[in-house]
Order: sequence, then C-alpha cells, then structure tokens
Amino acid sequence: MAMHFEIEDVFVAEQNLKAKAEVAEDYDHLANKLQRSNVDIENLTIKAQALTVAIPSWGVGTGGTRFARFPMAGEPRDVYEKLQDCATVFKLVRSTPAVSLHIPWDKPEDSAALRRFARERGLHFDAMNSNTFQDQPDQELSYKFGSLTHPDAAVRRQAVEHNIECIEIGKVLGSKALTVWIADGGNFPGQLHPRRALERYLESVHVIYKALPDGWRVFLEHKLYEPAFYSTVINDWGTSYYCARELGPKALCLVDLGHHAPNVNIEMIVARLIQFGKLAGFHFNDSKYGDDDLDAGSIKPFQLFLVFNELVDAELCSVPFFDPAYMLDQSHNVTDPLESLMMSAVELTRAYVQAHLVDRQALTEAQEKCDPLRALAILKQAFTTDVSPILAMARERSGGAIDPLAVYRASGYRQKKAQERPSVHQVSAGIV
Ligand code: LRH
Ligand code: MN
Repeated sequence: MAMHFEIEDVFVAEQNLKAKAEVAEDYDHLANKLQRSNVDIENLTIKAQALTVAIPSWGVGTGGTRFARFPMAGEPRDVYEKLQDCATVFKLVRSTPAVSLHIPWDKPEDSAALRRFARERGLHFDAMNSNTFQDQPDQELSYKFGSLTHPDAAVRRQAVEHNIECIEIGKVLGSKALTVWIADGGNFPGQLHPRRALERYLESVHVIYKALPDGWRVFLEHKLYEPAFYSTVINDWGTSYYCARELGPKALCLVDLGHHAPNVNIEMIVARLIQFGKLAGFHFNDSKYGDDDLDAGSIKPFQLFLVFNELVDAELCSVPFFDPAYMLDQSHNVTDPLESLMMSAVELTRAYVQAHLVDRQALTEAQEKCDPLRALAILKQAFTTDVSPILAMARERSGGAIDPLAVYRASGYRQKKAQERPSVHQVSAGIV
C-alpha cells in the first residue's frame, strides 16, 4: 500500500510547545477563579478527557445541497481514506476515537481488514447506518415510494434484509448498534395512510429487532420532513418513542438536532427521553432553518449547552439505562470537513464541561423556591465561563493538539492529500 502522509506525534508536540506556557497560565488563572466557588479544575479536565463523540464517515468528504457540491482537492475516495482522515481528527482533538459508517456508501470488501486498519489508528466503529433512502445501481425494487413502510411487502422485505446486512457487517467490525433513519413519507395529502404506514414500520423494524445480536441496540431516528415534504412516517420523538416502547428494551430514540421544527425545545425532548429510559443518543449538528447539518455549536451554542445540561444532570443523578451515544452528523459544504469536525468536537466538549460547572444544588434551590431569574443566572454563569484552557489542557494531556486547527493547517495535511489523492470529481462523499 502506497505511503500515506500522516501528522506525526512529534510534529504535534513541537507545535504545542508554542502555546504550552500560555495555556498553563490561563489554566492556573481559571483554576483560581473556580477554586473560589469550590470547583476543582482537575475534575473538569478529567471529564473533558473522557468525553468521546463518533465521527460520521460521510462527514469527512465535502457535502452539498441539491443545488451544488463544490468538491475539494484531497477528498477521501474510499472508506480507507475516510478512516485516515478520521484518524487525523482523532490525533489532534483526542475525543473522536469512533467512526459511524453508512452502508452501502462505506461497504467494506473485507470487514476484518477494515477493522484492523481502524484499530491500527486507534479507531473503533460506533453505530452502523442503513440506507433505504436511495436506490443502488444493482437494486431490484425502488424506494421511491418508501422502504420499511412501502405498500409492497417485497420492497419492505428488501429494506429489512438491507438492515440485517448492516448488522452482519457491523458484527465483524465490532459495532454494537444500528441506526435506522427512513425517508418514508409523502408529498401530497392522501398519498399515505398514516396508521397503515406506521403499522408497516413496526412490522418491519420488529424483524430487524429480532436479528439484533446480544448486546446490540437499534436507534430509531425521527425527522420532521425532507425528503418528504407533506408527511413523514417517523416525524417526531413521540412517534419514535411509541415505536421504541413497542419494539422492546434494545430499541431507543436517537435525536438529530436538525430534525425538528424551528424553535422546538429540544432539551425538553432530551429530558423526556432520559426520564423514559429511551434516549439512544445524538446526531449533533446545528441549524438556522431546516435540517441544515451545520457545525455543532455554530448557530445556537446556548441550546447545545442546555442539551448537555440535561445530559450531565442525568449523569450526576445516575439515571438508570442512561448510556447515550454521541455522534456528529454534519454536511460540510464550504469548509474543510476535517477542520469543521475538529471544531465541532471541541464545541461538544465545551458544552459538556460548562454543564459540569452548573451549581446544581443552587439551581435546585432556585427551582424549588420558584426563583426563575436566579435559576437562569446559575445556568448563564456556567455557559459564560470560558473553559478553553481546560479543553486545551485536556487535549494536550491526551497527546493531542493544544490548537488543533493551527496544527492541522501548519501540517499541510490537505495539500499533501491533494497530491496523494488525485481528485475523481464524480465520486460523492455520500449524501449528494
Ligand atoms: C437524515 C440523516 C440520517 C443519515 C443521513 C446522512 O437527514 O440525518 O442520520 O442517515 O442524515
Ligand atoms: Mn442524522
């Protein structure tokens, strides 16, 4: 196999030297500030080092819209090059040891070899993602009018078999979960019979559920609309929750932050799913309007903080069955995907650490005493605390980059990949 450029650990260490003294000074300053409210900065740094989020394999290539995709030089051309790029993100931010694959976009010829390739780079595989929202060249029956809920039982069977194939591939890769998002829905009133469609969904997913190996979970992903623009079968958390309850304990509800109507209170949905013991985890991203798949924390950082506030509250209360899977699901249309993934991973750890800064005893007191402004002030105190020194220290202590973006750009990784990977423009990174 031809030599592939990788950013060396020694290069990262050299680059860190430039920022080490500054980070140490800022860290000590923050330590003193937090000490005044009896918060030990070291606990927070350990928490920051512990948080992990999975990278979507389809997120390392440039994404696009129905209008256009603007390919970038040095894009990954196959799943191995996608893993090289995931390993580069992991090397610099240290919080992304897992990769979530999409089948058939990433269908490996040799799953065992792919698992070895990943492990050699410190990576493992998170949830598998099935795809019954596109027709593949060799596919017998079309998903144009649906998949797991299609009126034709043969189409439903084909979709069920595809999901079971994803499980089989995942077993060899060491994955422990399958995410099922279906585009099934209608563009016209009357096109679908809502109750029959949901019955067919449950019937189909029940077969997939029975095929889950021990220790596996199935994540049901709801979405309000798109590509169906009038009705979507699994359109909201309530429908997803009902189905997860009907299916059994291995079925849980995955929250993609972009899959809700504007201004929906997503942190409330998270609190509900935690309380009902049905929170699968997340596809983190951000949005202004629809399922924009923008970088996490780039548009509504306070909402991201409030979501993590619910997650940390559950973690500290040791809520039963609380074991959410964190993944990014973004489309990088105008940035270098690796830069966006690194920055998004950093923003998730930031929200997590800030949520651990919330004085929960004081918050409970304010809530029980019906003191709304005091309660908000306590949350804002945490949200407005600049925890960057903790995040940088955590990365540095985990062998990563104090400033991932600066190190990535200084390494010339993208330019070197452009030489290694002559672009074959027709290859799409996934969605487009
Ligand atoms: C659907 C979705 C789903 C993935 C796809 C790439 O919008 O969020 O999670 O399968 O994006
Ligand atoms: Mn998603």
